[in-house]
Amino acid sequence: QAAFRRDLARLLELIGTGKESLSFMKKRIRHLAQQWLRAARRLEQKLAGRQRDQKHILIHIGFLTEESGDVFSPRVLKGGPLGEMVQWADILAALFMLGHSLRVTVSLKELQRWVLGYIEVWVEAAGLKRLGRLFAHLTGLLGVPPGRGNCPLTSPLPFDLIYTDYHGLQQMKQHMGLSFKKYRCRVRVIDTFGTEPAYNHEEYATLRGYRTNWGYWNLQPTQFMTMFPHTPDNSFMGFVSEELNQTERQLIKANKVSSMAVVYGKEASIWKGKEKFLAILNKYMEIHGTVYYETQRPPEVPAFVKNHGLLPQHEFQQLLRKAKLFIGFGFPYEGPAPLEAIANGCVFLQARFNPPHSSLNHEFFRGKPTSREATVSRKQQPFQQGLQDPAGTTVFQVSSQHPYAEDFIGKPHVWTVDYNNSEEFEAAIKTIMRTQVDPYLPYEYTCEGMLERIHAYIQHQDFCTTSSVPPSPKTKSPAMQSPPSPLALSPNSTHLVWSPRAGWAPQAWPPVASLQVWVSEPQHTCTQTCRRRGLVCEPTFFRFLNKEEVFLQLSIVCDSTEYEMNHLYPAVAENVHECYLQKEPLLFSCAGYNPKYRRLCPCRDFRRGQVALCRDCL
Ligand code: U2F
Repeated sequence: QAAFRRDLARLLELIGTGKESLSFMKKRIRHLAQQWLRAARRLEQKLAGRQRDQKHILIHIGFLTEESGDVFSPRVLKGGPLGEMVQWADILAALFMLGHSLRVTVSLKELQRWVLGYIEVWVEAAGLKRLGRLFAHLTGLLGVPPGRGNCPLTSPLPFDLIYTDYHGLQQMKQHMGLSFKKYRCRVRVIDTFGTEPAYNHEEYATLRGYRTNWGYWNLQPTQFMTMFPHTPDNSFMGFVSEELNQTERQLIKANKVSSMAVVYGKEASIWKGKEKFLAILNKYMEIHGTVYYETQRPPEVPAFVKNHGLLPQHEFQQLLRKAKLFIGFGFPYEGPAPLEAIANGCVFLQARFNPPHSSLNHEFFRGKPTSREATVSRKQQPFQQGLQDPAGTTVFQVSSQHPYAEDFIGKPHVWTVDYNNSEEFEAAIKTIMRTQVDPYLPYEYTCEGMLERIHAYIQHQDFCTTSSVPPSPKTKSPAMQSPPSPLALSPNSTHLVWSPRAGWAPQAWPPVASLQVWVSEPQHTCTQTCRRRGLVCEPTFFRFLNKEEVFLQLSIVCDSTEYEMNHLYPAVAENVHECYLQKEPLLFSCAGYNPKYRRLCPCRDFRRGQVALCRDCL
């Protein structure tokens, strides 16, 4: 049984020392400690003594290892990216507060120390008993803890879960030998921008040209965990932002300076070529920056800007508390800072990208295992504020510097405008200065929200037992037709719902009662299709609708039905009455569309402010 922790001191020891990145993470954890404790108490009450298993968890932060180059640590104090460190600090804090037993590694040597046991298992599997015994001896000498070093040949992996990143995954593959395959179901990959199914499946990605720099791992797509809810195909991990109490909120509102703007960008290069916008902004507001510099003001930052230099995180928050406007110039993409600004009562102003940026058209995303494709149509209203979105949206595309802020928060907190149109830009600034805005933080980015989500994942996501993995149909076979479809037509005949009359309910998470099957428009992804109904696409439900009779139930005429590998299936090519089912469960995907097909889409409800969880998911 896992018990909620009452302080974070032991975690700080576990993290170790010797790198600027680790110091940054520890400082952050210390600063947010009270907030984590309060949130843990609230979640504890909410869960009311529910059984929670304590897991043994290895956290291997691959990008901070010397072996992967560790380009981040030396830049922590020089304006380099901090988003990833923010996220890892919060993951560590959340896992620890939930009461799990943690081991943290940031070097290959430490990783080897903790994975040596499986190399031995592998040696044994290869029939090399004598070598295995030698290994046992060596691990003893190297100080592998008793119980593993002494009798390692049959020792199973001592971790229920491993949180790592793409670098760590590669290192584990290299050093765990054959046992990597056996244990990869325990891995969770922290993957900032996400990995879509078409890029994850090695054979398919190779055949279809879904090229990536990060490899094809054939993991269950929900094993990848993202920084923002980019695609429902992956699990949304997130991070947290500072929360304010009532007194702080009042104080902030009273002390806001309506003519003060902070520019988003701690690296001078972000300011390059932005003179025109800065000049317009300077007509109305006092401009502040937090751009790193060594001795002199960087030439990219005009003299009229008050540059504070790179600030420690909590001082940056203080600056945001006074400012009215936080303004983005297009980079960095999808970082934590806009959420912090909005949480501190700023309005975030950013540029619309038309066309949206993606791995297909933009250098930064090139080689990343995601296309973020969707059809563009006019946005109506943000996702969480209005459930119905009849026009469809550009959601999940990089249609601005911060699509989450645009889609999930929106006005009055977020303004996304065409920066090529100076009048629109100037008008936005003037209106923002006049608008009163309360500090706002979506629940999923509070400590409680993050604890709740990770708790649910840990207790329910299981990629190791076979029953949790969908069956793998290789051909169209009668066996696939049974048991019969547990779905029934909705009362208004627009979609299918789970039928209680089916008499069986699988051990599924999310629970199947939340499933609705909708047929997409030809130009829509399943992500969009669900969203238009105020729902989210739930890829784990694809297995329930990948059946011939589901077409029949939806009155879709199929002259032929084939099982094929295609990330858009199940789907129908309507004009020729050809129906297709998915042959490879790893390719079930909410992302992707082709005007030739209408897709069958599994949708579910979600908790307000916590899109990762359905209403009955806790
Ligand atoms: C993102 O990384 P960044 O580090 O560039 O993201 P930001 O949104 O700029 O902020 C990261 C943190 O930096 C902090 C601030 C944020 O939590 O509180 N900070 C600070 O400590 N001092 C200052 O003076 C200013 C900000 C993203 F997160 C990554 O995933 C991407 O790789 C990267 C590139 O798109 O952008």
